[in-house]
Amino acid sequence: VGWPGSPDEDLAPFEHGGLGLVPVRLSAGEVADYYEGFSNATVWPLYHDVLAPPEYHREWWQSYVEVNRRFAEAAAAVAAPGATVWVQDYQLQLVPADLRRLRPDLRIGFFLHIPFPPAELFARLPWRDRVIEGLLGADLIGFQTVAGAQNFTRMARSRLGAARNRDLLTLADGRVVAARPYPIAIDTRGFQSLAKTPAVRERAAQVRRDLGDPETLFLGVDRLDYTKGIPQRIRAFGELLAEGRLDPAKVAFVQIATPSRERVGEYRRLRDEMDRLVGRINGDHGLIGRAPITYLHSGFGREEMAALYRAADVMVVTPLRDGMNLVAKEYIACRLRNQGALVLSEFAGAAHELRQAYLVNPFDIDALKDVMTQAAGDLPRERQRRMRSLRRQVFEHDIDRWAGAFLDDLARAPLPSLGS
Ligand code: ADQ
Repeated sequence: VGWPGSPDEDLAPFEHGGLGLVPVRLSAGEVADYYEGFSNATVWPLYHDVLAPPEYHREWWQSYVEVNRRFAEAAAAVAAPGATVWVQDYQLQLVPADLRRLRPDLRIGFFLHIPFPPAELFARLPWRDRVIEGLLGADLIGFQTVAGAQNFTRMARSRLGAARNRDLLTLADGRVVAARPYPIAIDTRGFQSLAKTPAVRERAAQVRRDLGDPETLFLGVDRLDYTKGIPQRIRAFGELLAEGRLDPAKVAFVQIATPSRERVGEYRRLRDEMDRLVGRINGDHGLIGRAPITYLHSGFGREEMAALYRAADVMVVTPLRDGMNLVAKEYIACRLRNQGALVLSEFAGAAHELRQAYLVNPFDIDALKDVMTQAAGDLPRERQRRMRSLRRQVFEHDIDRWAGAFLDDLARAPLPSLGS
C-alpha cells in the first residue's frame, strides 16, 4: 500500500513482480501540505536534531492526519483476517493507531527509518501526544538505534503515562507495546555478487582512467540533503588541497548528490551552496582537463553504484545526523579484497555497528581533514584489518536477518522484555 509518487493519479490496484500493489491517491495540495510540508519540513528536520528549522503549520498537520487515515483505510481494506501489517517510516506515524481502531484483529508493526529525537527536541512538536498515540497503535515499534528506542519509551512514559519496563510499555488499557532497535541492513551478498561481475570490474577501471588514474579516489554518494554533511566534507577536501596536504594532480573526489525534495526551501539553498563551493574549489585548484571534484546530480542504477564503490579508495560518509546510512554498508559489501577505507560520521546510526571505520565528528572540519588524510595514507595492512572487521559485520547482519528478526518478534507479540 503506497503512494505512486505523482499527484492526482488515480490508479487501480495492480500486480508487479508477484506483489500486489495498492496505490493511495494524493492530491497536489496534499503533496504540498502532507508530504513536502509536515513530513519533510516539520518531522524530517525536527527528528534530525533541528539541523534546519522545522516549520509548524496547523493546515499541514490537518493534511497529515487525513492522509494517514487514508493509508490506514487502504490497508484495512486489503488485509486478511489476523494479517500482519508492517508500516514504514515517519510519513505514516498515525497509521498504527488508525488501523487498530479499524481492524483490531491485525498484528501491527512500525519501523522508523530516521532517528527518534531526544525529548527536549520532540517536546516542541505541537502535536507530540497525537504522534506518540499513533505509534503506540503498533504491537512492535522498531528503531535504528538503542538511543532512538529509549528516546521514544521515555517520551511515551512521561507524556502519556505508559508504564515502562525496559523496552516494554504497558498502556492504560493493559495492552503491551514493545519498542526496540533493529538496525537496518542491506542485501550484502547481492551487492558483492554485482561487484564481482566482469562488467562492473571493467566499469570501475574505466572510471579511474576517466579521472586520470588518481593515486587516491575519494567518493561521496548521497541524496542532496542538509543532513548528509556534504558541504563539510567538500570544504575539508578543498582546504587539504589549498594547504598542499593533498596534491590536485594526484587525487580526485567524486561526489554524487541526487537532488531531492526540491520544492522545500532548505534543499534549494543547499543546492546553491554546493554549486558555489564546488565551483570555487575547482576554479582554485583545477588543471586543464582535470577538475579535483567531479560533482554529479544524476541517479544511477545498482551496477553503476557498485562500480563506483569498487573504484573508490576512500568512501566519505559524513552526515550530521542519519538514521542508519546504507551507502556506508554498500561500500563495504563491494570491497572484495578488504581494500579501501571508510570515513564515517559518529552521528550516523551505522557508526554503532561499524566501529572499525575511520570515525569522525563532521562538525569538526580539522578532524575531518586529519581523518581523510589518515584513511588515504594508512598502511594497506591497517586498512585491511579494519575492512575485514567491517565486512564481517555487514555479512553477518544482512537485510534478511533484519527483516526476519523484526517479523519473528512481531509474530510473538505481546513480547517478553529483552532484559537489561
Ligand atoms: P536515505 O536518507 O535516503 O535513507 P541512505 O541510507 O544512504 O539514505 O540510503 C540511500 C540509498 O539510495 C542507498 O541505497 C544508495 O545506494 C541509494 N542512492 C543514493 N544516491 C544514489 C544515486 N545517485 N543513484 C542511485 N542510488 C542512489 C533513509 C534514512 C537512512 C536509512 C535509510 C534506510 O535517512 O538513515 O539508512 O532510510 O533505513
